[in-house]
Amino acid sequence: MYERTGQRRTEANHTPVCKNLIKIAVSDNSQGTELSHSIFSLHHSIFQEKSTLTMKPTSHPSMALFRGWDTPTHYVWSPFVTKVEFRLRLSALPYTSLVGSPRTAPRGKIPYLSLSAPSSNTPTEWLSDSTLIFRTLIDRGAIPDLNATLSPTQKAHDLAIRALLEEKLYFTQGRERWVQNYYTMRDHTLWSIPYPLRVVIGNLAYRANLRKFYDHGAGRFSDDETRAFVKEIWSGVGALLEESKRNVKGDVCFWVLGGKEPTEADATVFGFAVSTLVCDAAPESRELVKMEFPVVVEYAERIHRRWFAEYEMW
Ligand SMILES: N[C@@H](CCC(=O)N[C@@H](CS)C(=O)NCC(=O)O)C(=O)O
Repeated sequence: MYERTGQRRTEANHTPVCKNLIKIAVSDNSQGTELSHSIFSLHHSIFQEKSTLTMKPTSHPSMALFRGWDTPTHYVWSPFVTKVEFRLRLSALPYTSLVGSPRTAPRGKIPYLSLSAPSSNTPTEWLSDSTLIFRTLIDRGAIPDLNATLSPTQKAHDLAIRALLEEKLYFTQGRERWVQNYYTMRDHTLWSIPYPLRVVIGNLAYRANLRKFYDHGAGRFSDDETRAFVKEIWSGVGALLEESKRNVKGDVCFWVLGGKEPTEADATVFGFAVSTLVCDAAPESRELVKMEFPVVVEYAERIHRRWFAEYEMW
């Protein structure tokens, strides 16, 4: 079920961060029937060895990422899942993609990660919340702190971009998904629940989301006001990306803070850009980004080509 041909990297060639991770959690990540697909998800440019490896069930990577959907080699609709995937790939950390669900998640939300001990089928640790996942992995030396060399002002800008998307756009766009395109969202999000029950659970989720948007504040605006907020946010992100793109030559990646390397905010921007481009339950946002902020699409496409080449594009 989870055989996959990929390019192999030997232990000797692991980067120090990989070695560190392997030290903290070398494992066999068997998850019984939940193991839907295996992605030894390091980008091909990182695994530049000539030999190829057919991954056998006995050679699972040590880290499993629970993405919420059983859609191998497709981006999922959650911006936070893609945020984590990009960050792991950027740091050359192998992981297995599993399905999981908010119902079994440590904090009731996807994404979450499990780490397993050597020669054990049982995860020894669960990590959840994209930001806290990164913080833990950084603290353990498994991934580098992308913001380590930023000035305090740059760090504040990076944080502000993440907060804008994760704490404002998420809820503002969430209304488009859960209210204006409820049935599309319900059927995609509750895909694992059989139909009659899905109607009931969908109704509960709908009401819970209305309450959540209202409490957050995003649910107190008219459609036009909401639309204007969404546009303002993408316009701000688009302006940053335009400026950054002007400073690179050719087809290379450019980054939201305009530096030569990505910062933490890029994982968030990429996650939200992709989520907007692939989500059928937010067609207006997708159209807006495609038509009015093509630089966002280009930004995502360049990252996609370099780190997610085996994934289907939007
Ligand atoms: N702060 C969390 C947010 C994750 C999140 O909101 N996940 C959504 C999917 S995009 C979820 O699982 N929602 C299910 C729920 O709230 O019941 C993170 O950064 O990981």
